Amino acid sequence: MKLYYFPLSTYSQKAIMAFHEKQVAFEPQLIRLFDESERKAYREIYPLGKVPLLILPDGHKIPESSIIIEYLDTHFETGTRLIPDHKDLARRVRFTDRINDLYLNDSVVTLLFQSWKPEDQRDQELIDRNRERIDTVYRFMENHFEKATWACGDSFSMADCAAAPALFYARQLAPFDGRPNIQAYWRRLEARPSYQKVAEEAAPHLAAMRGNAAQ
Ligand SMILES: N[C@@H](CCC(=O)N[C@@H](CS)C(=O)NCC(=O)O)C(=O)O
Repeated sequence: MKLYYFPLSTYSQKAIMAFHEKQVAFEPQLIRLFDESERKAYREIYPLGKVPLLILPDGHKIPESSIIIEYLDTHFETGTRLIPDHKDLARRVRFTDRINDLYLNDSVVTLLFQSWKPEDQRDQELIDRNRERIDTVYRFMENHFEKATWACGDSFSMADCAAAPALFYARQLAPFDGRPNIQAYWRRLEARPSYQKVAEEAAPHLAAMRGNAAQ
């Protein structure tokens, strides 16, 4: 199985965490999203140009991080169960996965892209709207993690794979310092070996990106 990905991409990190959690091997195929010619070539493989993308040995393509995780969890019995068998628990995992993707991750990435622009070219209305959205998710999370260990209760799931990469970038862009329960959740996430592997691979790319931004 070949996985197209970029080490700094939150959605790639989410899918790769799932591979590690499931203890499933894959052939990594890095796409440098900052390189226009690589992006153009990649759009020949997947016209939407989004990573991650999984290619099965028979050539079948599976895009979208949550769908890749569904595939892994359905086809491999090994490692962590990421979507529970119990139908209502599974629905809760899928719901929280959507919240973490659409309202936390996407909002954090919007703030990240805005932060790269010169100050006078930033869209303040867009920034405010996304900060508000993140704040709403944080309020829900802070309340939830007063009692819960993971996004959907006692067991680590797909929804936690979705949260970890988003919270990594959120620490700088929308800090959760005043929210002890989210902080404790973040510490549990970053201690997870699946996350540590993803963070290790991202580190040199992050340093290079920060170096370029400082120039
Ligand atoms: N809903 C998709 C989102 C994927 C996504 O937005 N990936 C970003 C990187 S984190 C990407 O490929 N951006 C490149 C582009 O939009 O051209 C998923 O869950 O996989």
